[in-house]
Amino acid sequence: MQKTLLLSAAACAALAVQAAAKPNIIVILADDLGYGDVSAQGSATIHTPNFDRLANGGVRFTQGYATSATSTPSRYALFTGMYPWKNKDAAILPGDAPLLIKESEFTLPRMLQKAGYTTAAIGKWHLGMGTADKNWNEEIKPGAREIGFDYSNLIAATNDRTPTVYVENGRVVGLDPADPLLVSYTANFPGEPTGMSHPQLLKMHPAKNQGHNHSIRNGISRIGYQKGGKSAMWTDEDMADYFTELAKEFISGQAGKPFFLYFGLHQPHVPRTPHARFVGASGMGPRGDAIVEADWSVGEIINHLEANGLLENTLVIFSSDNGPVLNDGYEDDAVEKLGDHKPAGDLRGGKYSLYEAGTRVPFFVYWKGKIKPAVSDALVTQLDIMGSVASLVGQPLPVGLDTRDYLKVFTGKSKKGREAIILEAQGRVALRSGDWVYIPAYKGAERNITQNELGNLPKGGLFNLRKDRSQLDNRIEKEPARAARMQQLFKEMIKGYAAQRSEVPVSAD
Ligand SMILES: [Ca+2]
Repeated sequence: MQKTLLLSAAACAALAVQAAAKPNIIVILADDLGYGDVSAQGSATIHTPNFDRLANGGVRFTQGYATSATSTPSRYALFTGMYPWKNKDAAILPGDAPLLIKESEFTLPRMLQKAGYTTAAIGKWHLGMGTADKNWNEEIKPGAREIGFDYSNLIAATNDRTPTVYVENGRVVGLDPADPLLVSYTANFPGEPTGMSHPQLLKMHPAKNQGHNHSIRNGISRIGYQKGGKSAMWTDEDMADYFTELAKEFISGQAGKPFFLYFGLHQPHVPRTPHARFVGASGMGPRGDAIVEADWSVGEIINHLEANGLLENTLVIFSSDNGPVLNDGYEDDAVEKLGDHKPAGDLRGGKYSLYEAGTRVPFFVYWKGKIKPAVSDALVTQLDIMGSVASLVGQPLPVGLDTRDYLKVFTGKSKKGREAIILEAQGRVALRSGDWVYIPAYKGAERNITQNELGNLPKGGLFNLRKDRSQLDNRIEKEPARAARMQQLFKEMIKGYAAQRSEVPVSAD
């Protein structure tokens, strides 16, 4: 009996140690923030003191990658630990899409629930919710809860897509049952004004030939149609305050229990609508001002952790879902007022691109007192956040996932990053391996309507990123033996999935 009691005491002590060893985990994911949009990455044209605090106080990765050059697939990989090009549905989703991640899939938040964490998703989602025929006026499920988030308050897709409402734990916030919300991505509701029919109602105009001219909310026309739900409509300029406050409330509510917070910043994605107190802050118009606002938001969260004595027990990972874009749907002076600022730094391409700026993004891992400030040129990817966090909290992973454990690299204890990763951009894939990137030959336009270069190279691309960071020297025909080796490795890595949903045909090789 006494022995049992002793064992129990020992077990309790072990559990207490284990609990104390479990840090809170926060993943902050910006939306379309470029490598060069952070002052700590060398930009003198924007001032982001709070991003810099994480960058300079933690490990700043110079070769940190999103998994994809667009939002939905990038986020899919973060939460599932799977390459998004293996799932044909992991493409940019409309605002009424059903939940992309299956309830049966192993996810980062569910894994952390098993480890004893309370989990929350706040901000931008863009992974679909509910079923395809959902009623927005009832409980929308399956959603974030069904894949492992105890609490969620989200925008369903992006801030430029309908419905322009917040969804908290599967319910539209502030909905009046007498004014039901209807959403469609196929046809307008009769009599409802759109950006096309009522341009006089707009305060921000859609860019020519870039859509964004459907239903109007807050003087901004969106992608997609909606009707009703007037009492639930968000006001874009208040969104940063809304989500930042929710994040702080969630943190305050955990009272010493370990938590995981996914905080999806909506900036600097279009429409760029910073609160009035940030207007003019950057001198670059709405895009720059939205970045300054996002920086403020991050500062609020870090300061809140500090004020609550949690900063030294919280691992903070900061990154962006994909690279930057300027003209992405609205006439907001992003190009005209850019000045000398380089959103992608010295990288080539941007959002949508297989060139580096599509997926190489700001990537900082911060843990006060636990991680020594450093700059690391190890190859890391958001795909490996799940595997590394699993290692940190001692949770097993099922076999067959693409995510791997790089905890030592993320925490700065090792500089031996991944040997190779597959990068994705709108269905096209490329191989980053060692210092090199191999881009197979893709047909298709050199640039899309945003003017971002897509990385479609008729003969393919081979670049030494150590010597040629800006990808100006294509070695594909100059080094055929290396190209062949890279192509072989590429084929092995994508075996069974090659171009299964490629929007641009892969040339015969
Ligand atoms: Ca994005």
